[in-house]
Amino acid sequence: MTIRNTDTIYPQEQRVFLSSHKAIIDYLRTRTTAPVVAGGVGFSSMPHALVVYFGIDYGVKGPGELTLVQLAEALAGGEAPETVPGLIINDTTGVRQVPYGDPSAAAGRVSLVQRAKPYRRHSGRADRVDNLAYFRRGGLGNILTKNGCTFACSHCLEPDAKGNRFARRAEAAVVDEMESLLTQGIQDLHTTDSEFNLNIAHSKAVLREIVRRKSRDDSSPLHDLRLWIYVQPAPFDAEYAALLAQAGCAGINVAPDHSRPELLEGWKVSSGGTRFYDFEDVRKLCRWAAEYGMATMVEALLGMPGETPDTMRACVADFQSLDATVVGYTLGIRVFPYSPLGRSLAAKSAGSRPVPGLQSNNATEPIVLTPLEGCPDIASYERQFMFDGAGGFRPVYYFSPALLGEGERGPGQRYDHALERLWSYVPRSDRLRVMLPTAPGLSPEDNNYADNPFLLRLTELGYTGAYWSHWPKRYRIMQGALA
Ligand code: B12
Ligand code: SF4
Repeated sequence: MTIRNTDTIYPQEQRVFLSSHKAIIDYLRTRTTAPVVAGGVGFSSMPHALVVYFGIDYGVKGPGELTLVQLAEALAGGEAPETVPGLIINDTTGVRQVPYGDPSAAAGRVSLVQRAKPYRRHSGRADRVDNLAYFRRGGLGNILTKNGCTFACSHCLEPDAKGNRFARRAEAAVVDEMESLLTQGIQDLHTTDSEFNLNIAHSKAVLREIVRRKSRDDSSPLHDLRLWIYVQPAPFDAEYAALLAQAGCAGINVAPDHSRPELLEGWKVSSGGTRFYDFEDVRKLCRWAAEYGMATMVEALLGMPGETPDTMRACVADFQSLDATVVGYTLGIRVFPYSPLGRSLAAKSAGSRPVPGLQSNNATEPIVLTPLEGCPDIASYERQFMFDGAGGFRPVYYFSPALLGEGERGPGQRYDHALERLWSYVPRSDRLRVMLPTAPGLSPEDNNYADNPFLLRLTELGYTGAYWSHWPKRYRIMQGALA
Protein backbone atom coordinates (compact mmCIF):
# COMPACT_ATOMS: atom_id res chain seq x y z
CA MET A 1 0.00 0.00 0.00
CA THR A 2 1.25 3.45 -0.87
CA ILE A 3 0.33 6.12 1.65
CA ARG A 4 1.27 9.19 -0.36
CA ASN A 5 -0.48 11.74 1.82
CA THR A 6 -1.31 11.46 5.50
CA ASP A 7 -3.31 14.69 5.39
CA THR A 8 -3.80 17.80 3.29
CA ILE A 9 -1.28 19.72 5.44
CA TYR A 10 -3.57 22.64 4.66
CA PRO A 11 -3.64 24.83 7.79
CA GLN A 12 -7.25 26.00 7.59
CA GLU A 13 -8.87 22.72 6.53
CA GLN A 14 -6.57 20.25 8.34
CA ARG A 15 -8.21 17.23 6.75
CA VAL A 16 -6.67 13.87 7.66
CA PHE A 17 -6.82 10.98 5.15
CA LEU A 18 -5.76 8.17 7.47
CA SER A 19 -9.19 6.77 8.31
CA SER A 20 -10.12 6.29 4.65
CA HIS A 21 -6.71 4.68 4.00
CA LYS A 22 -7.36 2.39 6.95
CA ALA A 23 -10.81 1.46 5.63
CA ILE A 24 -9.19 0.26 2.39
CA ILE A 25 -6.53 -1.72 4.26
CA ASP A 26 -9.16 -3.27 6.55
CA TYR A 27 -11.21 -4.28 3.53
CA LEU A 28 -8.19 -5.88 1.84
CA ARG A 29 -7.49 -7.76 5.05
CA THR A 30 -10.88 -9.44 4.69
CA ARG A 31 -9.92 -10.64 1.19
CA THR A 32 -6.40 -11.93 1.75
CA THR A 33 -4.16 -13.43 4.40
CA ALA A 34 -1.05 -12.05 2.66
CA PRO A 35 1.10 -9.79 4.81
CA VAL A 36 0.48 -6.08 4.24
CA VAL A 37 3.41 -3.67 3.74
CA ALA A 38 3.10 0.09 3.44
CA GLY A 39 5.38 2.82 2.15
CA GLY A 40 5.16 6.23 0.50
CA VAL A 41 6.29 9.70 1.45
CA GLY A 42 3.33 10.48 3.73
CA PHE A 43 3.79 7.12 5.44
CA SER A 44 7.51 7.77 5.81
CA SER A 45 6.84 10.96 7.78
CA MET A 46 5.56 8.86 10.73
CA PRO A 47 6.07 5.20 9.80
CA HIS A 48 6.17 3.59 13.25
CA ALA A 49 2.95 5.26 14.37
CA LEU A 50 1.27 4.26 11.10
CA VAL A 51 2.13 0.55 11.10
CA VAL A 52 0.44 0.47 14.51
CA TYR A 53 -2.56 2.59 13.45
CA PHE A 54 -3.16 0.51 10.31
CA GLY A 55 -2.44 -2.76 12.13
CA ILE A 56 -0.17 -3.91 9.28
CA ASP A 57 2.81 -6.23 9.25
CA TYR A 58 5.57 -4.19 7.62
CA GLY A 59 6.55 -0.68 6.66
CA VAL A 60 9.30 0.90 4.58
CA LYS A 61 10.56 4.41 5.25
CA GLY A 62 11.89 6.06 2.08
CA PRO A 63 12.60 4.44 -1.29
CA GLY A 64 10.93 1.08 -1.56
CA GLU A 65 12.01 -0.44 -4.84
CA LEU A 66 14.86 -2.49 -3.41
CA THR A 67 13.51 -3.22 0.07
CA LEU A 68 10.15 -4.44 -1.19
CA VAL A 69 11.83 -6.94 -3.50
CA GLN A 70 14.14 -8.08 -0.70
CA LEU A 71 11.12 -8.61 1.54
CA ALA A 72 9.22 -10.55 -1.12
CA GLU A 73 12.26 -12.74 -1.74
CA ALA A 74 12.81 -13.32 1.98
CA LEU A 75 9.18 -14.30 2.58
CA ALA A 76 9.02 -16.51 -0.53
CA GLY A 77 12.29 -18.18 0.44
CA GLY A 78 11.14 -18.86 3.99
CA GLU A 79 13.69 -16.46 5.47
CA ALA A 80 13.01 -14.21 8.44
CA PRO A 81 11.98 -10.61 7.63
CA GLU A 82 14.75 -9.58 10.06
CA THR A 83 17.14 -10.23 7.16
CA VAL A 84 15.77 -7.20 5.28
CA PRO A 85 17.77 -4.05 6.13
CA GLY A 86 15.63 -1.03 7.04
CA LEU A 87 12.36 -2.95 7.22
CA ILE A 88 9.92 -1.86 9.93
CA ILE A 89 8.31 -4.91 11.49
CA ASN A 90 5.11 -4.89 13.54
CA ASP A 91 4.32 -8.17 15.29
CA THR A 92 3.32 -9.48 18.68
CA THR A 93 6.64 -8.36 20.16
CA GLY A 94 6.07 -4.73 19.09
CA VAL A 95 7.41 -2.39 16.40
CA ARG A 96 11.06 -2.30 15.42
CA GLN A 97 13.25 -1.37 12.47
CA VAL A 98 15.87 -3.78 11.17
CA PRO A 99 19.19 -1.87 11.21
CA TYR A 100 20.86 -1.08 7.89
CA GLY A 101 24.07 -3.00 7.32
CA ASP A 102 25.49 0.08 5.62
CA PRO A 103 25.01 3.03 8.03
CA SER A 104 25.12 5.57 5.16
CA ALA A 105 21.96 3.96 3.72
CA ALA A 106 20.00 4.82 6.87
CA ALA A 107 19.84 8.58 6.31
CA GLY A 108 20.93 9.09 2.70
CA ARG A 109 19.28 6.00 1.13
CA VAL A 110 21.11 6.50 -2.17
CA SER A 111 21.82 2.79 -2.59
CA LEU A 112 18.10 2.03 -2.25
CA VAL A 113 17.14 3.92 -5.42
CA GLN A 114 17.16 2.39 -8.91
CA ARG A 115 19.40 4.94 -10.64
CA ALA A 116 20.60 3.30 -13.83
CA LYS A 117 17.48 2.18 -15.69
CA PRO A 118 14.19 3.86 -16.63
CA TYR A 119 11.16 2.76 -14.60
CA ARG A 120 8.90 0.87 -16.94
CA ARG A 121 5.44 2.45 -17.39
CA HIS A 122 2.57 0.16 -18.30
CA SER A 123 -0.18 2.48 -19.58
CA GLY A 124 -3.09 0.65 -21.12
CA ARG A 125 -2.61 -2.50 -19.03
CA ALA A 126 -5.60 -3.00 -16.81
CA ASP A 127 -3.59 -4.61 -14.01
CA ARG A 128 -0.99 -1.84 -13.84
CA VAL A 129 -0.91 1.86 -13.05
CA ASP A 130 -2.40 3.43 -16.15
CA ASN A 131 -0.55 6.72 -16.63
CA LEU A 132 -2.51 7.64 -19.74
CA ALA A 133 -5.91 7.24 -18.07
CA TYR A 134 -4.64 9.34 -15.16
CA PHE A 135 -3.43 12.03 -17.55
CA ARG A 136 -6.68 12.04 -19.56
CA ARG A 137 -8.67 12.48 -16.38
CA GLY A 138 -6.77 15.63 -15.49
CA GLY A 139 -3.72 14.24 -13.68
CA LEU A 140 -0.21 15.25 -14.57
CA GLY A 141 2.28 12.71 -15.79
CA ASN A 142 5.31 12.57 -13.56
CA ILE A 143 9.03 12.02 -13.74
CA LEU A 144 11.69 11.49 -11.08
CA THR A 145 15.21 12.70 -11.86
CA LYS A 146 16.63 12.15 -8.39
CA ASN A 147 15.53 11.13 -4.92
CA GLY A 148 16.15 12.99 -1.69
CA CYS A 149 17.25 16.41 -0.52
CA THR A 150 20.47 17.48 1.18
CA PHE A 151 18.99 20.72 2.57
CA ALA A 152 17.45 21.21 6.02
CA CYS A 153 14.58 23.71 5.80
CA SER A 154 12.84 24.06 9.11
CA HIS A 155 9.31 22.97 8.21
CA CYS A 156 10.28 20.23 5.76
CA LEU A 157 9.83 16.49 6.20
CA GLU A 158 11.47 15.47 2.92
CA PRO A 159 15.18 15.02 3.81
CA ASP A 160 14.10 12.68 6.60
CA ALA A 161 11.28 10.91 4.77
CA LYS A 162 12.99 10.51 1.40
CA GLY A 163 16.71 10.58 2.20
CA ASN A 164 19.16 13.37 2.99
CA ARG A 165 21.44 12.71 0.01
CA PHE A 166 20.70 13.11 -3.69
CA ALA A 167 20.32 9.79 -5.47
CA ARG A 168 20.73 11.02 -9.03
CA ARG A 169 19.28 8.94 -11.81
CA ALA A 170 21.27 8.62 -15.05
CA GLU A 171 20.15 11.41 -17.43
CA ALA A 172 19.69 8.96 -20.31
CA ALA A 173 17.40 6.77 -18.17
CA VAL A 174 15.31 9.80 -17.17
CA VAL A 175 14.93 11.02 -20.74
CA ASP A 176 14.18 7.49 -22.03
CA GLU A 177 11.35 7.36 -19.54
CA MET A 178 10.08 10.79 -20.63
CA GLU A 179 10.07 9.60 -24.25
CA SER A 180 8.14 6.50 -23.28
CA LEU A 181 5.49 8.57 -21.51
CA LEU A 182 5.24 11.04 -24.40
CA THR A 183 4.87 8.19 -26.88
CA GLN A 184 1.97 6.94 -24.77
CA GLY A 185 0.30 10.35 -25.21
CA ILE A 186 1.23 11.90 -21.86
CA GLN A 187 2.60 15.34 -22.65
CA ASP A 188 2.45 17.21 -19.36
CA LEU A 189 5.09 15.87 -16.99
CA HIS A 190 5.68 17.18 -13.47
CA THR A 191 9.02 16.52 -11.81
CA THR A 192 8.68 14.51 -8.62
CA ASP A 193 12.09 15.47 -7.23
CA SER A 194 11.98 17.32 -3.96
CA GLU A 195 13.44 20.27 -5.91
CA PHE A 196 14.45 20.01 -9.58
CA ASN A 197 17.22 22.66 -9.44
CA LEU A 198 19.03 21.12 -6.45
CA ASN A 199 21.56 19.75 -7.63
CA ILE A 200 21.84 22.15 -10.56
CA ALA A 201 24.63 20.32 -12.43
CA HIS A 202 22.53 17.18 -12.66
CA SER A 203 19.40 19.17 -13.51
CA LYS A 204 21.24 20.88 -16.37
CA ALA A 205 22.56 17.51 -17.57
CA VAL A 206 18.99 16.16 -17.79
CA LEU A 207 17.87 19.27 -19.69
CA ARG A 208 20.85 19.06 -22.06
CA GLU A 209 19.99 15.46 -22.82
CA ILE A 210 16.42 16.48 -23.75
CA VAL A 211 17.68 19.35 -25.92
CA ARG A 212 20.27 17.11 -27.59
CA ARG A 213 17.68 14.50 -28.55
CA LYS A 214 15.26 17.17 -29.78
CA SER A 215 17.83 18.84 -31.99
CA ARG A 216 19.03 15.50 -33.37
CA ASP A 217 15.57 14.29 -34.38
CA ASP A 218 12.68 16.45 -35.63
CA SER A 219 10.24 13.63 -35.00
CA SER A 220 11.32 13.03 -31.38
CA PRO A 221 8.30 12.82 -29.06
CA LEU A 222 10.23 15.22 -26.79
CA HIS A 223 9.06 18.08 -29.04
CA ASP A 224 5.63 17.63 -27.41
CA LEU A 225 6.97 17.81 -23.86
CA ARG A 226 5.45 20.32 -21.46
CA LEU A 227 7.55 20.10 -18.33
CA TRP A 228 6.38 21.44 -14.96
CA ILE A 229 8.96 21.77 -12.22
CA TYR A 230 9.31 22.45 -8.49
CA VAL A 231 12.36 24.57 -7.67
CA GLN A 232 13.95 26.71 -5.00
CA PRO A 233 14.92 30.31 -5.91
CA ALA A 234 18.62 29.40 -6.13
CA PRO A 235 20.71 28.14 -7.77
CA PHE A 236 19.07 29.47 -10.93
CA ASP A 237 21.01 31.30 -13.65
CA ALA A 238 20.52 32.59 -17.20
CA GLU A 239 21.89 29.39 -18.74
CA TYR A 240 19.48 27.29 -16.68
CA ALA A 241 16.52 29.44 -17.77
CA ALA A 242 17.53 29.04 -21.42
CA LEU A 243 17.95 25.28 -21.06
CA LEU A 244 14.58 24.93 -19.40
CA ALA A 245 12.91 26.84 -22.22
CA GLN A 246 14.67 24.79 -24.91
CA ALA A 247 13.73 21.54 -23.20
CA GLY A 248 10.02 22.48 -23.16
CA CYS A 249 9.43 23.72 -19.63
CA ALA A 250 5.89 25.13 -19.43
CA GLY A 251 5.84 26.26 -15.83
CA ILE A 252 7.97 26.79 -12.76
CA ASN A 253 6.62 26.43 -9.24
CA VAL A 254 9.01 28.15 -6.85
CA ALA A 255 8.74 28.21 -3.07
CA PRO A 256 10.70 31.12 -1.54
CA ASP A 257 8.35 31.03 1.54
CA HIS A 258 9.07 34.66 2.50
CA SER A 259 10.90 37.78 1.43
CA ARG A 260 12.23 39.07 4.75
CA PRO A 261 15.85 38.01 5.43
CA GLU A 262 15.32 37.90 9.20
CA LEU A 263 12.62 35.26 8.76
CA LEU A 264 14.39 33.22 6.11
CA GLU A 265 17.54 33.09 8.26
CA GLY A 266 17.55 29.69 9.95
CA TRP A 267 14.37 28.73 8.08
CA LYS A 268 15.36 27.94 4.50
CA VAL A 269 18.84 26.51 4.94
CA SER A 270 21.44 24.05 3.71
CA SER A 271 22.41 21.11 5.91
CA GLY A 272 25.06 23.38 7.43
CA GLY A 273 22.38 25.90 8.45
CA THR A 274 23.25 28.58 5.84
CA ARG A 275 20.57 30.49 3.96
CA PHE A 276 20.88 29.82 0.25
CA TYR A 277 18.93 32.62 -1.46
CA ASP A 278 17.49 36.05 -0.99
CA PHE A 279 14.48 37.74 -2.49
CA GLU A 280 16.46 39.22 -5.38
CA ASP A 281 16.95 35.62 -6.63
CA VAL A 282 13.16 35.23 -6.83
CA ARG A 283 12.84 38.46 -8.81
CA LYS A 284 15.49 37.32 -11.27
CA LEU A 285 13.91 33.90 -11.70
CA CYS A 286 10.51 35.45 -12.51
CA ARG A 287 12.08 37.84 -15.00
CA TRP A 288 13.96 35.09 -16.84
CA ALA A 289 10.87 32.88 -16.91
CA ALA A 290 8.74 35.72 -18.32
CA GLU A 291 11.37 36.41 -20.97
CA TYR A 292 11.13 32.82 -22.19
CA GLY A 293 7.33 32.58 -21.86
CA MET A 294 7.43 30.06 -19.01
CA ALA A 295 4.64 30.49 -16.44
CA THR A 296 5.52 30.95 -12.78
CA MET A 297 3.83 30.12 -9.50
CA VAL A 298 5.49 31.72 -6.47
CA GLU A 299 4.55 30.41 -3.05
CA ALA A 300 4.70 32.14 0.33
CA LEU A 301 4.45 30.30 3.63
CA LEU A 302 3.29 32.74 6.28
CA GLY A 303 3.08 32.31 10.03
CA MET A 304 6.56 30.96 10.69
CA PRO A 305 8.32 31.77 14.00
CA GLY A 306 8.95 35.50 14.20
CA GLU A 307 6.13 36.45 11.80
CA THR A 308 4.22 39.58 12.80
CA PRO A 309 1.49 41.53 11.01
CA ASP A 310 4.24 43.88 9.76
CA THR A 311 6.47 41.16 8.29
CA MET A 312 3.40 39.56 6.72
CA ARG A 313 2.40 42.85 5.11
CA ALA A 314 5.96 43.39 3.85
CA CYS A 315 6.09 39.89 2.39
CA VAL A 316 2.79 40.36 0.57
CA ALA A 317 3.96 43.69 -0.88
CA ASP A 318 7.18 42.07 -2.11
CA PHE A 319 5.46 39.02 -3.61
CA GLN A 320 2.82 41.14 -5.34
CA SER A 321 5.57 43.19 -6.95
CA LEU A 322 6.91 40.12 -8.76
CA ASP A 323 6.43 39.52 -12.43
CA ALA A 324 4.77 36.15 -11.66
CA THR A 325 1.84 34.37 -13.33
CA VAL A 326 0.35 33.30 -10.01
CA VAL A 327 1.23 34.11 -6.39
CA GLY A 328 0.05 31.72 -3.66
CA TYR A 329 -0.11 32.23 0.10
CA THR A 330 -0.33 29.59 2.79
CA LEU A 331 -0.96 30.74 6.34
CA GLY A 332 0.19 28.28 9.02
CA ILE A 333 2.63 25.39 9.00
CA ARG A 334 2.05 21.66 9.49
CA VAL A 335 4.44 20.31 12.10
CA PHE A 336 5.90 16.84 11.43
CA PRO A 337 7.79 14.56 13.85
CA TYR A 338 11.14 14.75 12.07
CA SER A 339 11.16 18.22 10.54
CA PRO A 340 13.66 20.52 12.30
CA LEU A 341 10.65 22.60 13.44
CA GLY A 342 8.91 19.52 14.88
CA ARG A 343 11.98 18.40 16.78
CA SER A 344 12.66 21.88 18.17
CA LEU A 345 9.05 22.43 19.26
CA ALA A 346 9.10 19.05 21.02
CA ALA A 347 12.34 20.04 22.77
CA LYS A 348 10.81 23.36 23.89
CA SER A 349 7.62 21.73 25.05
CA ALA A 350 9.65 19.05 26.89
CA GLY A 351 6.61 16.93 27.67
CA SER A 352 4.99 19.52 29.92
CA ARG A 353 4.95 23.06 28.47
CA PRO A 354 2.37 24.14 25.87
CA VAL A 355 4.46 26.19 23.42
CA PRO A 356 2.69 29.33 22.13
CA GLY A 357 1.78 28.93 18.46
CA LEU A 358 1.04 25.19 18.54
CA GLN A 359 -2.43 24.80 17.08
CA SER A 360 -4.87 22.19 15.87
CA ASN A 361 -8.50 22.75 14.89
CA ASN A 362 -9.42 19.67 16.92
CA ALA A 363 -7.44 20.54 20.04
CA THR A 364 -9.58 20.66 23.15
CA GLU A 365 -6.65 21.03 25.54
CA PRO A 366 -3.17 22.57 25.35
CA ILE A 367 -0.85 20.77 22.93
CA VAL A 368 2.17 19.32 24.68
CA LEU A 369 4.93 17.51 22.78
CA THR A 370 7.58 15.21 24.22
CA PRO A 371 11.00 14.85 22.57
CA LEU A 372 11.96 11.44 21.22
CA GLU A 373 14.29 10.65 24.10
CA GLY A 374 11.45 11.24 26.59
CA CYS A 375 8.96 8.95 24.83
CA PRO A 376 8.49 5.27 25.71
CA ASP A 377 9.00 4.31 22.04
CA ILE A 378 9.35 5.80 18.54
CA ALA A 379 5.69 5.21 17.65
CA SER A 380 4.58 7.30 20.66
CA TYR A 381 6.88 10.14 19.59
CA GLU A 382 5.45 10.17 16.08
CA ARG A 383 1.83 9.69 17.20
CA GLN A 384 1.60 12.98 19.14
CA PHE A 385 1.95 15.01 15.90
CA MET A 386 -1.21 13.41 14.46
CA PHE A 387 -3.32 12.01 17.32
CA ASP A 388 -4.51 13.27 20.69
CA GLY A 389 -4.24 11.21 23.87
CA ALA A 390 -7.61 9.52 23.20
CA GLY A 391 -6.56 8.44 19.68
CA GLY A 392 -8.60 11.09 17.81
CA PHE A 393 -7.03 13.01 14.93
CA ARG A 394 -5.33 16.20 16.10
CA PRO A 395 -2.74 17.15 13.46
CA VAL A 396 -0.36 19.74 14.91
CA TYR A 397 0.18 23.08 13.18
CA TYR A 398 2.20 26.16 14.02
CA PHE A 399 1.14 29.79 13.63
CA SER A 400 3.30 32.61 14.93
CA PRO A 401 1.48 33.71 18.09
CA ALA A 402 2.21 37.36 17.17
CA LEU A 403 -0.53 36.96 14.54
CA LEU A 404 -3.28 36.29 17.08
CA GLY A 405 -6.00 38.88 17.04
CA GLU A 406 -7.73 40.47 20.01
CA GLY A 407 -9.66 37.91 22.05
CA GLU A 408 -8.13 34.99 20.13
CA ARG A 409 -6.45 32.36 22.29
CA GLY A 410 -6.31 28.64 22.96
CA PRO A 411 -4.82 25.71 21.03
CA GLY A 412 -7.90 25.33 18.79
CA GLN A 413 -7.88 29.03 17.83
CA ARG A 414 -8.10 29.47 14.06
CA TYR A 415 -6.21 32.73 13.48
CA ASP A 416 -9.15 34.32 11.67
CA HIS A 417 -7.85 37.86 12.23
CA ALA A 418 -4.59 37.01 10.51
CA LEU A 419 -6.51 35.52 7.60
CA GLU A 420 -8.60 38.69 7.24
CA ARG A 421 -5.46 40.80 7.40
CA LEU A 422 -3.80 38.72 4.72
CA TRP A 423 -6.75 39.23 2.37
CA SER A 424 -6.72 42.95 3.08
CA TYR A 425 -3.02 43.22 2.16
CA VAL A 426 -3.59 41.97 -1.42
CA PRO A 427 -5.00 44.75 -3.62
CA ARG A 428 -8.38 43.82 -5.09
CA SER A 429 -7.15 44.69 -8.57
CA ASP A 430 -4.47 41.98 -8.29
CA ARG A 431 -6.60 39.15 -6.89
CA LEU A 432 -7.16 37.33 -10.15
CA ARG A 433 -3.62 35.98 -10.12
CA VAL A 434 -3.51 35.29 -6.38
CA MET A 435 -4.28 32.16 -4.36
CA LEU A 436 -5.41 33.10 -0.88
CA PRO A 437 -6.44 30.69 1.87
CA THR A 438 -10.06 30.80 3.05
CA ALA A 439 -11.45 29.98 6.51
CA PRO A 440 -12.87 26.54 5.55
CA GLY A 441 -9.63 25.76 3.68
CA LEU A 442 -11.42 24.26 0.73
CA SER A 443 -13.15 26.52 -1.75
CA PRO A 444 -12.59 27.49 -5.39
CA GLU A 445 -10.13 30.09 -4.00
CA ASP A 446 -7.80 27.65 -2.23
CA ASN A 447 -4.52 26.16 -3.33
CA ASN A 448 -5.67 22.84 -1.82
CA TYR A 449 -6.00 20.03 -4.33
CA ALA A 450 -8.01 17.54 -2.30
CA ASP A 451 -11.53 17.72 -3.80
CA ASN A 452 -11.02 21.33 -4.78
CA PRO A 453 -14.13 22.49 -6.71
CA PHE A 454 -12.05 24.41 -9.27
CA LEU A 455 -9.73 21.47 -9.87
CA LEU A 456 -12.69 19.11 -10.27
CA ARG A 457 -14.21 21.52 -12.79
CA LEU A 458 -10.95 21.66 -14.77
CA THR A 459 -10.87 17.88 -14.85
CA GLU A 460 -14.48 17.69 -16.06
CA LEU A 461 -13.70 20.12 -18.85
CA GLY A 462 -10.58 18.25 -19.94
CA TYR A 463 -7.90 20.76 -18.95
CA THR A 464 -4.41 19.39 -18.48
CA GLY A 465 -1.19 20.87 -17.13
CA ALA A 466 -0.51 22.30 -13.70
CA TYR A 467 -3.64 23.32 -11.82
CA TRP A 468 -2.24 26.74 -10.96
CA SER A 469 -1.56 27.64 -14.60
CA HIS A 470 -5.34 27.95 -15.18
CA TRP A 471 -5.85 29.98 -12.03
CA PRO A 472 -6.11 33.50 -13.51
CA LYS A 473 -8.98 32.23 -15.74
CA ARG A 474 -10.86 30.53 -12.87
CA TYR A 475 -14.03 32.63 -12.87
CA ARG A 476 -14.62 32.10 -16.57
CA ILE A 477 -13.81 28.41 -16.29
CA MET A 478 -16.08 27.89 -13.28
CA GLN A 479 -18.91 29.38 -15.32
CA GLY A 480 -18.34 26.68 -17.91
CA ALA A 481 -16.59 28.65 -20.63
CA LEU A 482 -13.69 26.91 -22.32
CA ALA A 483 -10.77 29.33 -22.13
C1 B12 B 1 5.24 16.44 -7.19
C2 B12 B 1 4.37 16.52 -5.96
C3 B12 B 1 3.07 16.99 -6.12
C4 B12 B 1 2.46 17.29 -7.49
C5 B12 B 1 2.15 15.93 -8.16
C6 B12 B 1 2.24 15.97 -9.64
C7 B12 B 1 2.16 14.58 -10.20
N1 B12 B 1 1.44 14.38 -11.24
O1 B12 B 1 2.76 13.65 -9.70
C8 B12 B 1 1.18 18.09 -7.11
C9 B12 B 1 1.47 19.57 -7.18
C10 B12 B 1 -0.05 17.81 -7.97
C11 B12 B 1 1.00 17.68 -5.64
C12 B12 B 1 -0.18 17.79 -4.97
C13 B12 B 1 -0.36 17.43 -3.62
N2 B12 B 1 0.61 17.13 -2.74
CO1 B12 B 1 2.43 16.78 -3.24
N3 B12 B 1 4.21 16.29 -3.58
C14 B12 B 1 4.88 16.15 -4.69
C15 B12 B 1 6.28 15.60 -4.38
C16 B12 B 1 7.32 16.71 -4.54
C17 B12 B 1 6.67 14.39 -5.22
C18 B12 B 1 5.73 13.18 -5.12
C19 B12 B 1 6.27 12.02 -5.91
O2 B12 B 1 5.66 11.58 -6.87
N4 B12 B 1 7.49 11.53 -5.55
C20 B12 B 1 8.21 10.52 -6.31
C21 B12 B 1 7.86 9.13 -5.85
C22 B12 B 1 8.63 8.12 -6.70
O3 B12 B 1 8.29 9.03 -4.52
P1 B12 B 1 7.37 8.41 -3.37
O4 B12 B 1 5.94 8.67 -3.63
O5 B12 B 1 7.91 8.86 -2.07
O6 B12 B 1 7.63 6.84 -3.54
C23 B12 B 1 8.84 6.24 -3.11
C24 B12 B 1 8.84 5.81 -1.64
O7 B12 B 1 8.00 6.59 -0.81
C25 B12 B 1 8.48 4.36 -1.68
N5 B12 B 1 7.10 3.91 -1.75
C26 B12 B 1 6.02 4.50 -2.27
N6 B12 B 1 4.96 3.70 -2.17
C27 B12 B 1 5.36 2.55 -1.58
C28 B12 B 1 4.67 1.40 -1.25
C29 B12 B 1 5.36 0.35 -0.64
C30 B12 B 1 4.64 -0.90 -0.28
C31 B12 B 1 6.73 0.49 -0.34
C32 B12 B 1 7.46 -0.60 0.34
C33 B12 B 1 7.41 1.66 -0.66
C34 B12 B 1 6.72 2.67 -1.30
O8 B12 B 1 9.11 3.93 -2.88
C35 B12 B 1 8.94 4.94 -3.89
C36 B12 B 1 10.12 4.90 -4.83
O9 B12 B 1 11.32 5.29 -4.19
C37 B12 B 1 6.13 15.15 -2.89
C38 B12 B 1 7.40 15.24 -2.06
C39 B12 B 1 8.41 14.21 -2.52
N7 B12 B 1 9.62 14.64 -2.69
O10 B12 B 1 8.11 13.03 -2.74
C40 B12 B 1 5.00 16.07 -2.39
C41 B12 B 1 4.10 15.58 -1.25
C42 B12 B 1 3.85 14.10 -1.39
N8 B12 B 1 2.83 16.28 -1.46
C43 B12 B 1 2.18 16.50 -0.35
C44 B12 B 1 0.85 16.98 -0.29
C45 B12 B 1 0.29 17.26 1.09
C46 B12 B 1 0.10 17.20 -1.45
C47 B12 B 1 -1.38 17.62 -1.51
C48 B12 B 1 -2.31 16.84 -0.56
C49 B12 B 1 -1.44 19.13 -1.21
C50 B12 B 1 -2.86 19.68 -1.18
N9 B12 B 1 -3.44 19.86 -0.01
O11 B12 B 1 -3.39 19.95 -2.20
C51 B12 B 1 -1.72 17.37 -3.00
C52 B12 B 1 -2.32 15.96 -3.20
C53 B12 B 1 -2.36 15.50 -4.61
C54 B12 B 1 -2.80 14.06 -4.75
N10 B12 B 1 -3.75 13.78 -5.60
O12 B12 B 1 -2.28 13.17 -4.10
C55 B12 B 1 3.05 16.18 0.86
C56 B12 B 1 2.54 14.97 1.66
C57 B12 B 1 2.77 15.17 3.14
C58 B12 B 1 2.08 14.16 3.96
N11 B12 B 1 2.63 13.83 5.11
O13 B12 B 1 1.04 13.67 3.65
C59 B12 B 1 4.48 16.00 0.22
C60 B12 B 1 5.39 15.02 0.93
C61 B12 B 1 5.13 17.42 0.21
C62 B12 B 1 5.58 17.90 1.57
N12 B12 B 1 6.85 18.22 1.72
O14 B12 B 1 4.84 18.02 2.50
N13 B12 B 1 2.16 17.16 -5.12
S1 SF4 C 1 11.95 22.76 1.33
FE1 SF4 C 1 14.18 22.68 1.71
S2 SF4 C 1 14.54 20.71 2.73
FE2 SF4 C 1 12.50 20.61 1.80
S3 SF4 C 1 12.77 19.67 -0.18
FE3 SF4 C 1 12.91 21.91 -0.48
S4 SF4 C 1 15.07 22.48 -0.29
FE4 SF4 C 1 14.80 20.38 0.54
